[in-house]
Amino acid sequence: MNDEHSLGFATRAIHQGYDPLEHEGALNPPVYLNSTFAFPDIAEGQRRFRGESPGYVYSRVGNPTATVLEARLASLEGGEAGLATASGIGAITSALWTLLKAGDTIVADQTLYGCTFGYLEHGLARLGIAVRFADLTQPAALSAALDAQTRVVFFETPANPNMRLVDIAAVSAIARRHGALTIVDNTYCTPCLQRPLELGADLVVHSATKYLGGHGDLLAGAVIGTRELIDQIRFFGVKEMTGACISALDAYLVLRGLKTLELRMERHCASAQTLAELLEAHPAVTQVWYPGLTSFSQAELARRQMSRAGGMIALELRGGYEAGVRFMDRLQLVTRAVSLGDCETLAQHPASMTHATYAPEERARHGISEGLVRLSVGLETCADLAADLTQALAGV
Ligand code: 3LM
Repeated sequence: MNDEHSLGFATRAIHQGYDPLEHEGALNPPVYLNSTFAFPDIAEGQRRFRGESPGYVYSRVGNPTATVLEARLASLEGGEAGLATASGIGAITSALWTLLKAGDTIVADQTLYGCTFGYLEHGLARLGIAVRFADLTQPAALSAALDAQTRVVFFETPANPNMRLVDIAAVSAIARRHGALTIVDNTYCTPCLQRPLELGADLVVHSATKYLGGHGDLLAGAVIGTRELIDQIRFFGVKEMTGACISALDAYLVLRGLKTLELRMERHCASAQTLAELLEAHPAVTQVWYPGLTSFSQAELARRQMSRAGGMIALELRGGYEAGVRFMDRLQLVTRAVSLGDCETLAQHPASMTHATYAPEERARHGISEGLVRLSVGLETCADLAADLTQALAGV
């Protein structure tokens, strides 16, 4: 794997960062189930502790199975280095606690995954870090939100759960002129469909629990960027602040998932396009947000920064909250569950599930309407999914 730049995405997703001939010919990377690593002598131990030798010390800081995953993710995202973490929230907290201190400001988009929002609003804010939410779908809104203390700009695109897109190149350019780092949560697209670092972002974060793992059998996360930033997040954020290191077994499972990432994304995208068109034409549905629809208000931006439209759909049911509950209860094949990016198609109704504890006005403030349903389109036979959605809609 010397000339990684001449190799295609799927080839790197299968081979990057691992040579079987260096491991007894074992086709798959060994799972190093070690907390600690022996030193041949004290001089080498000293070199490892000082960071002057690449050898391992302790799995909270680095593990050989995780190293393969980190090299593979860095290559797929087009970054210098990667860091695998225990979860997506582990990646986000480790990165932001490394980069921010009391007195700094972070500007984030107004739509974020709920626990990311909670961490910013309740976690960072409590530590004396100013958190400003802005509508980053309008890059000009960023200029207005920035102040002299702004160190980080953070957003998801598409945003969870309402599919708003943020122009990665435009927002990153404004942040950079201001001396702030841009962090993009690329969980919905994966590097298969969108590569924020190539568009000017400084760091990419992932919930690898989702498409990267792809099978709903693990929790994991990742941060990808320059070697300098990743080293800071590894040796301070993960090692000393969060301890959110990945386990070797989970690193192995994400590596196994990555081998089929491109194939899976092709099917997720094809089925989501078919189902989005079907839903849009149905009288029980008032609106569908899917970047592959010509009716999608940011379709031009989607074409510019995403190679395909992805596997996530948001839809609004006629009849609000009650319609949402009826639709969810009538589903037979589609699974009522949070999370996304699995082989199984998953549906979630934020008003009765993830955002059930919010007052309706609070939901509205977060862009969550009462009849909003989120679909993570899986890999089942598309006609079976279409039939289940159609029968569920008939009862709404
Ligand atoms: C969900 N999302 O159902 P973990 N960034 C994004 C995410 O969607 C998520 C994370 C980070 C969901 C999880 S909700 C109770 C279940 C865009 C997770 C956090 O820490 O690996 O879960 O990633 O939308």
